[in-house]
Amino acid sequence: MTETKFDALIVGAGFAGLYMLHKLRGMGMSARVLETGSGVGGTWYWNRYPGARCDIGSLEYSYQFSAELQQEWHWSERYAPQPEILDYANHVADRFDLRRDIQFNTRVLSATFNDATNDWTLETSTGDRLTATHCIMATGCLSSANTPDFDGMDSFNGTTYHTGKWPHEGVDFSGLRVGIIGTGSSAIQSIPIIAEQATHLTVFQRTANYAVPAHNGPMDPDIERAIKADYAGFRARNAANRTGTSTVVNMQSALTVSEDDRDQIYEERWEVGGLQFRGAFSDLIFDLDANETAADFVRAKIRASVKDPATAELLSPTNTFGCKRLCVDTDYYATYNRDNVSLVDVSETPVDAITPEGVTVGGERYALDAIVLATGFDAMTGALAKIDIRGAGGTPLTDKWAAGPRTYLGLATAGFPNLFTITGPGSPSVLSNMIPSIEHHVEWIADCVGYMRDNNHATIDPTLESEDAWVEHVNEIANTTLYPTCNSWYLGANVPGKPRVFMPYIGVPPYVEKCAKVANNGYEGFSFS
Ligand code: FAD
Ligand code: N01
Repeated sequence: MTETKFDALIVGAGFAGLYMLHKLRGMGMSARVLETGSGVGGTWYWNRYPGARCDIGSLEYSYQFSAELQQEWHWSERYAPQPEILDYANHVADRFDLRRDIQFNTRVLSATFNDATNDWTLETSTGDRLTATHCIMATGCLSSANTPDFDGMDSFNGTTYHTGKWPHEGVDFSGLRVGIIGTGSSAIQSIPIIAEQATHLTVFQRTANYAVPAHNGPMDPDIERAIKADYAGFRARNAANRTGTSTVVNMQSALTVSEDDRDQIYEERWEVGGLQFRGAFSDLIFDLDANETAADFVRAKIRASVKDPATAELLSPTNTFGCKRLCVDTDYYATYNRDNVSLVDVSETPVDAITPEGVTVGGERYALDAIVLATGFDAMTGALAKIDIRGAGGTPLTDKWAAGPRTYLGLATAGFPNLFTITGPGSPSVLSNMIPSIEHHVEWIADCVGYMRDNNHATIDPTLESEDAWVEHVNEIANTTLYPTCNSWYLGANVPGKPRVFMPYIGVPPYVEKCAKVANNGYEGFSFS
């Protein structure tokens, strides 16, 4: 590839980068995608741990921009496993002939805005220097692995894995003593499968999590047929819900129904499985007393499932229900009934160190052959912070965001002209079905770039006033809920030293409406040059 000047450079070849490329090409623009990995798929390229799958039904966790694609693609299960989602991403790349504009094995190291020429220069790990009018960060919200800095990490004689950087050839844990650190979604999906292989599995838990059963299984042909008969209607109904998913919230309060009715509603949602449980009552994420009823229900399920009362107690979450991302499981709690699984509480006494032999906690040694770090991600800002991004006047993005990310609509940040973030902080992103949210951002950015072309604008930049007002609004909404009340990654609380700022925007429909209003009013809140 010799061309070095483009209309747009896109960083990342996950679902966001793929669609962005397709969209810009369709507008006759030149674009190139730069991707660290050797293939497309982003999340689904990196997270190959056992049991990895989506927890939003596949018929909705998929693109809708092509009616043919969504009609023709067949998902084999209610929640597709990682290999199938990766196949889908590859299919999309081939079907829309995207690969010829994607440069793999290329990490973007820096992105610098040139004040004199109003464009961006990106430098890469392969020694390339590429320039474009627009720089579009499709770097992912959950793509920068969080690896705690345990003492002695490198001294371990066995092998250490991170769920977010899993070896492509897979891992066979047969005959091994395995330790897993973390009990978030990735751990909850992988623990039951690792337990079946390992001689012994030791789970190191800092915070117990709420998990509801997936009730996964083969795709029901009747459901598939019904949705495909009116896919547009299905998508439109989902888009009208707060999370942009098919979870319909029961508008009753958990506190105004009788205990029997409440339990029945919880039981019905539990039987349906998956994230539907979150919508059992309208006030679960707003009112602590209502929330406690859901928490009690799940804790009772844990006690019924886990035979050893002490283990059941340890597995029972004490924080606000749904405040951390709700997990969706297959046989998670029952796995603790196996003789070869043990649970170690590291909430009060943290992991002291990794030693050549294993893990020590409070002086106690756990001999291991393999360690799995299911310790999550430096979410929403981590991938951006790893790139040396400099805006107008050479200001580093990390300086501007030192006290937490500041954006207008999660799409742009003042002082960084022509830089867009797909599902950036301040947008619904991780509190929504992410593929439709990605599509929404891609289409908004494409329209905006088209508007600039048509109106001869060289740059677009949000005003500080509109950004400040948006950040305040994001926080205002978050503070009406219980979300900010626990140590979640939504707040950056999982990464030592990260500023605690609630990052996603709550509520898909008002957000989409606001973005449309901004565009329809000539991109109000932005300035052009
Ligand atoms: P990603 O898929 O993260 O892709 C970003 C890409 O950018 C990566 O390939 C990365 O290598 C690349 N990149 C980053 N920095 C650089 C750089 N400096 N240079 C070059 N390339 C770079 N969401 C849901 O809505 N439903 C689900 O069920 C769901 N399940 C999930 C399961 C797991 C295990 C995880 C981790 C996340 C899940 N998510 C889910 C969230 C998921 O991240 C999004 O749904 C979606 O896949 C994000 O796509 P993306 O393209 O925005 O980012
Ligand atoms: O990461 P997490 P994840 N010592 O941050 C613990 C999506 N996803 O990869 O809670 C000991 O949730 C940490 O403990 P604590 C989904 O959005 C979806 O599991 O911070 N423990 C926690 O238990 C999800 O939310 C699916 O106290 C330490 C765990 O590690 C997001 O990705 C599947 C520690 C990390 O949990 C991230 O999920 C997978 C330390 N020093 C992922 N540091 C689906 O099912 C961290 N922990 C669709």
